[in-house]
Amino acid sequence: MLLTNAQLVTLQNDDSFGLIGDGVVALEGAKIAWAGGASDLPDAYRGLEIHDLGGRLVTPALIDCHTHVVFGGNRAAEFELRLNGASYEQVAKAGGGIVSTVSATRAASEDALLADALTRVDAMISEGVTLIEVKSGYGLDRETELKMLRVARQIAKVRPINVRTSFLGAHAVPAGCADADAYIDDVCIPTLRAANAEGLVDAVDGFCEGIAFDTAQIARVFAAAIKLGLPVKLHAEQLSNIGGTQLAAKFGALSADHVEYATDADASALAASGTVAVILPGAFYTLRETQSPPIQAFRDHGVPMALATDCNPGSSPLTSPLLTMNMACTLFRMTPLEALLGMTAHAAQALGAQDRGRIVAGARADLNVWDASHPAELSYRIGFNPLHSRIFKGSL
Ligand code: DI6
Ligand code: FE
Repeated sequence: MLLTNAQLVTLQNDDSFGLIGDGVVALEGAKIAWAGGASDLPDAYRGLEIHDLGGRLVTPALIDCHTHVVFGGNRAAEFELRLNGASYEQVAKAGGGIVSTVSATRAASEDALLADALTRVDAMISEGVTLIEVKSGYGLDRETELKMLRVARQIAKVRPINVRTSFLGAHAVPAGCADADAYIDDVCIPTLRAANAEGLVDAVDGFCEGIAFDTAQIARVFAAAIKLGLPVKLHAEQLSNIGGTQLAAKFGALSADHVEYATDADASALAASGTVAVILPGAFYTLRETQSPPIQAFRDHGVPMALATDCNPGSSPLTSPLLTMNMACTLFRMTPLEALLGMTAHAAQALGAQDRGRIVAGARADLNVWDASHPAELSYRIGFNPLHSRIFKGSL
């Protein structure tokens, strides 16, 4: 297939949108065979079936590299209680908080979890997402963690989207468990091994925070992951700085996520380890945080920044990658180029999927066609979806 009469946003490198005015993309199977200006099209591709895109904008498809889309129930009632003045204690007494999501997730069948997750995934697909990461972490016991990961795998069987799973057993200490160390050693790590034995784990994540696990506990989970040959990533420095970013760098993590409280030294460590900083404005917005991530330090040290929805029922009930891009620009002063790279090439890097996210020969043919004339429009408009069509693995 030959896509013609397109305005290409190639993102061939990180310095510019890589715009090509009268552009053509030749697709062969699931891959991009050639991309460039119409006048340079090699003869070999001239015979392919032509799809005239009417001058529309073409970008790499979007990638959401940090989501918790599989969970039971929702927390709208808790949201309402809080806005009516209830304290955290009252919310907890009314059965709210992460504990309520764990109970609802344990109680739900695989079919029910899948049906719920698909409502969120479909919203993402409608904005041009072709690859999502999905975490466990609302089970906190062996049976439910594995159930969540099976549902995550199922998503890619019933929708035209790719899924990368992350084991997040170290998300919270389950209710009724007094000893976080015992949970890590006796439940979390054995569950990781069981999930990996079933082929359910692509990476291992943790929540390194005062209200969750410290660096010593996460280090034990990471050591177990490395032994299994699995890459690691971390929720780090979201609400405070307790050394999670440095730990992620030390383990050569794919990404350090949130990083609002990261320092210049943390940025330098991420640069040295080739770790992506994943920026999550949805949680910052929902929690009405005031500490912004050190975007300029990431720029200065050359740390690639990805951008994701963090879709979860508590701190970021967000399913729109386009709104996420707008938030990153308005709240954190990221540029529209950084926002688009964050949802494409840099998100791919955060998942170890460098075969996609840019319009270059040899890359996966996952592309979006937009009713837009300049890529900055994708970040600029609010509550607007200009997606015209989505190409997944070379098919419209
Ligand atoms: N970071 C967060 O903000 C949450 N989890 C995480 O790792 C919140 C999860 C929840 O409240 O359900
Ligand atoms: Fe998260």
